[in-house]
Amino acid sequence: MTKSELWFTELQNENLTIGLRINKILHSEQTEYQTMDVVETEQYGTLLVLDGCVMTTDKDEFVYHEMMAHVALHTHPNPKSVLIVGGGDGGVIREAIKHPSVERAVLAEIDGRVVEVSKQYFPNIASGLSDPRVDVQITDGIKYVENHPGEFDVIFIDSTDPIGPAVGLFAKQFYESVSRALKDDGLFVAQTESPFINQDLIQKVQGDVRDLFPITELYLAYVPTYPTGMWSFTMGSKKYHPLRDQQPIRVTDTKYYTEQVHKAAFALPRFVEELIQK
Ligand code: SPD
Repeated sequence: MTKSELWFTELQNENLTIGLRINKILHSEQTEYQTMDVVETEQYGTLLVLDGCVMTTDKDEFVYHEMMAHVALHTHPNPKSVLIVGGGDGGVIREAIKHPSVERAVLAEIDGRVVEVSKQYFPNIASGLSDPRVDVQITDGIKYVENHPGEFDVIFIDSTDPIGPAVGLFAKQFYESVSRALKDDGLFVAQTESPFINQDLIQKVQGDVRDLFPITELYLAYVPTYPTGMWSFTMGSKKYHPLRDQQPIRVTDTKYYTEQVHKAAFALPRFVEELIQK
């Protein structure tokens, strides 16, 4: 059978694109906040695209979702109450509720259409959204965080790229609210893009988080469909350190995260160390 000649191309920066052959366009719409497309790709299965940027694919989603959720949840000794800001596809929540200590997982997603479309086209990723511990709030995550002081053990900022509705999720003012929304021993993790092409953003976030949290660390994972593949996460923590306080493994049905990968993720290449030099 001849292959389709339809290609999805993400302009990752002005000099770099990623291209994926498309078998079928499954869904396209303009929501109140962004453009949203779901396409079936030959290489990575079903792909979710927001404002032209890859958000997740069926085949490599586990890397990002596991590494966002399990590093933090194996740092806090007893996480009970967690908040995911953004993350409307449900991937981080699916991983978070694998932790038996988690009693309550709130998803604060501004765009209800992302949740609905993910349930329809990504049933595996969205599978946690119907769990009784999960509370889905279609609301502005920034306001939600401001209005819930002292409630959470762990907060995840699973934002889109720093354009459109996500810009405020990379602001120092927002990290201040995150700090207030955490309990006295709470911690947060935010996705902070690629060390190869987003150095300014990573340095800014590191500086802001260091001003607010006694423990600030960066770690890496490898997501093939994200720009450059090398992806960073920034952790700010009031008390627990991800290496000194690493908890014994609690969740084993993972494909990427292991006890050793947790440790290794904090071993940074020299250019990344230099980028975030304290
Ligand atoms: N450029 C990719 C950045 C995407 C970060 N968020 C993805 C959402 C997946 N739950």
